[in-house]
Parts: sequence; C-alpha cells; structure tokens
Amino acid sequence: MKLRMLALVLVLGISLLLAACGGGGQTGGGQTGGGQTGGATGTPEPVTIQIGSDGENLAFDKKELTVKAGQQVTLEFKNNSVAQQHNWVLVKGGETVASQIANDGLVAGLEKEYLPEDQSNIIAHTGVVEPEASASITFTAPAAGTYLYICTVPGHYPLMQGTLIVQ
Ligand SMILES: [Cu+2]
Repeated sequence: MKLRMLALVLVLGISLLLAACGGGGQTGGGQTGGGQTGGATGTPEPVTIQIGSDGENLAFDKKELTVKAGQQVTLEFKNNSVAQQHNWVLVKGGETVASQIANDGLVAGLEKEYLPEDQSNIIAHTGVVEPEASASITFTAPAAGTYLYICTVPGHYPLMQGTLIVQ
C-alpha cells in the first residue's frame, strides 16, 4: 500500500515537472525529446541534434545531418578527443566558401575562435570546444539545400567536415 502511494506521488511529481518544462519553450533548455508545444501548421517542430568528434580522429562522428527548412535546431556538440580542440561551423556554401572560412579562421587565431571577421557565409557556429567538453547552439535551419559543416581548428579542414541536408 505504502509503495503504491509513493509510486503515485512520484508519477504526479514527474508529470508536474514535465508540464513545467513544456510550457516555456525557451531557447537554451536543450533537453532532448518531449516538447510538443504548439504545432502551428507549416512550422516544423524544433529538433535537437547530437554530434561529436570521432575520438582522436580529425572527423565528426556524423558525416550527414538532416533537418527541415525553417526548423529551430539545437545542436549539441561533444568534443570526444582528450587532446584536440574542435569547433563546429555551418557554412553557407560549398567547398570553395568553406576553405576560405577555414583559411581566414586560421589567420584569425584562437582568440577569435578560429573564425573569420566576416561571418556573412557562416550560418551558425560553436566556439572552440576544449577536449572532452561540450557546447550547445540554437539556430534556424536555412532554405532547402546542401550545406557543409566544418571544423576550423588549424589543420582539421578539409578532413573534418560533413554535410547538412535541409529538406
Ligand atoms: Cu577539429
């Protein structure tokens, strides 16, 4: 009997917590799953994506990500290396634009997070993420198309890249 009461109280408590979380829908919270608020026709539900570096390799553990145009994307990046710094930079364009950003980022240096001063071709980016650390960013997915994401830490591009498909 007592156990049942306890279980009931627990369930109630958890649903209250869930209700509290669901309400705001503020940027930042960064929790995966849940969150079916609103659902205005035509607006895709926000999505949370996890991506990391591939151990000690100069590579992302996911080479391809897919989102919907206009979707609010929360990207959680985990640096799985114990030695390397990494970042995640979403490029507005293909290889030519990406290599320009990587070059300019290299010149800009660590104090500028290896990012160029002119960020007109950068859709979203994390800062430099230290070994075994994480970063979370939220951005709105661009128009349908294919975009490169890269790491601009010196020497990591062009090895460290992937493709974001926007549907
Ligand atoms: Cu890197």
